[in-house]
Amino acid sequence: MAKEPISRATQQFLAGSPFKLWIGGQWLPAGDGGTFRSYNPSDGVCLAELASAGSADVDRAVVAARGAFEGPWGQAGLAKREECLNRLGDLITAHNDELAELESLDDGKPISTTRAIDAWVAAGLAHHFAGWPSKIAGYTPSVGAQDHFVYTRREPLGVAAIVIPWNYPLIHSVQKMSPALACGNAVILKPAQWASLPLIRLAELIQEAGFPDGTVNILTGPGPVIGAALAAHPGINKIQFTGSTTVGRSIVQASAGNLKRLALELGSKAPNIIFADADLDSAIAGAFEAGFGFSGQSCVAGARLFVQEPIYARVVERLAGLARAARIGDAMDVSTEIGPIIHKTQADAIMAYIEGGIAQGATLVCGGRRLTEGPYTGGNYIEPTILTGVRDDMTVAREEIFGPVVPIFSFATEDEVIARANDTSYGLAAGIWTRDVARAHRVAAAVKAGTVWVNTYDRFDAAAPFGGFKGSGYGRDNGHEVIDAYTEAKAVWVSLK
Ligand code: TAP
Repeated sequence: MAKEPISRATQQFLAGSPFKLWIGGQWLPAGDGGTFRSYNPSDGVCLAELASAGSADVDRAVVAARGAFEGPWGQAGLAKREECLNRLGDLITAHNDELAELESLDDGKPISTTRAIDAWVAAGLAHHFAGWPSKIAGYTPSVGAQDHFVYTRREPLGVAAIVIPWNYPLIHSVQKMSPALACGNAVILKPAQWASLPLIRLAELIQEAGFPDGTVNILTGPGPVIGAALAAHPGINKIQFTGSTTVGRSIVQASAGNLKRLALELGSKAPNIIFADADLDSAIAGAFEAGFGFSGQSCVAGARLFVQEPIYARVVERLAGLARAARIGDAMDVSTEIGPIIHKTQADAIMAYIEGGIAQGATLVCGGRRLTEGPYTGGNYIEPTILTGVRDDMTVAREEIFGPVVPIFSFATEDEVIARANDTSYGLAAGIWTRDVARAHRVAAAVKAGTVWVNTYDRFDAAAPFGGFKGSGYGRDNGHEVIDAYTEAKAVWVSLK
């Protein structure tokens, strides 16, 4: 393995540990002085110590955000919103490598990916939403009462709390924060404890971009304390939660007090379907990325691979060949394809799924081992794992594993695979691989999921809505849908008499 040395900029940043909370444009310790540590999942070494916010810090952040919303940010012109978001996008681009490095060190995503994708996509999101403030508009409905003129306005909600998971800290934070800010809201951001470091650096860039103090506040620390306090807080107008379905349910209950607006981006068990007429080279490469990209720790992971009977054996063999050959290693090694699992707890849970699947009768085709020795010492490495002989009612077929585990099922007909693909409580995403155009559109319409990819996988754009059906949540990121979701519609009636 050839690990990249940590750059000077990142070393300097890490030397700033212990890190504080960012509230009202100031770096403040947690009210009760609490801290927690962040560890590198590639080798288990402690990277930094961060402030652990409590409910009193949530109160402070709400006061700061409300002050910005009712003051300098709420009263800023549209040009100021556009300028700040554009500048943030420019700054993220300028610090691409540093942000990528921090993310790889903190969450274990391979550096080749974070350099090429994460910071670059985050910058693109800020730039995209920088274009929105001057395009947010109401309309003039044609009402029956001819002696009245009615127009609508789209107004910001106020203070939005954004709670994100650990798998895409940069992309998720910028994706969810930028439209909120474009609409004129103030934001409180709560990253996951396992992946907070990139957001501390992002906070410095937000400050440099010129947003007024308190427009964005960042609270690090435990979800059950901060996330729950944000969800219940009467001073918050909206919760945008991305994470597990279980926590999502608790947010719905906690938010009922002041009837907060809610957007929930939750779990998934995405079906990825390969028909016998597919371009097999693309389909197999796509299935590998869908199932094992970022070690399967993705909400849209192709976690149930359905392959039509005539090509089933060939696909299993070729996918297993790719999985066996994949380079597993330290996230800071440019040749690494499969990095570590984010945390030991998560790695334990994944191993329990693999062992449980085999105990329930699944066949282990490849992988299935935890790597702990030699270059893997101290890290949380699991081999890419393929299971066959999995019944649709087994736990590994039904529950989200969030790890590098792909069960492969065979199917005979289009109707059968549609029914089995939809036989899940989730509905976030799906993949279809076929050369038959009519079939592609039929199946895309029949699958109950918020995003369907045809002969491609894992594609996103700020212009295309993204979110779930069924237990995968409600509300949408991206597209014009997210602008509607961060504004209230007001109808103004004017008498013409
Ligand atoms: P969760 O455990 O649900 O954590 C998500 C966030 O919620 C973290 O910031 C967490 O904080 C916080 N949290 C934990 N308990 C909370 C509580 N009681 N009240 C409020 N907030 C709480 O999810 P995860 O393990 O980080 O992420 C994996 C899950 O996210 C998977 O189910 C995955 O499918 C889903 N996900 C969905 C999407 C979309 S777009 N649908 C995208 C990515 C991930 P701490 O971790 O700091 O405690």
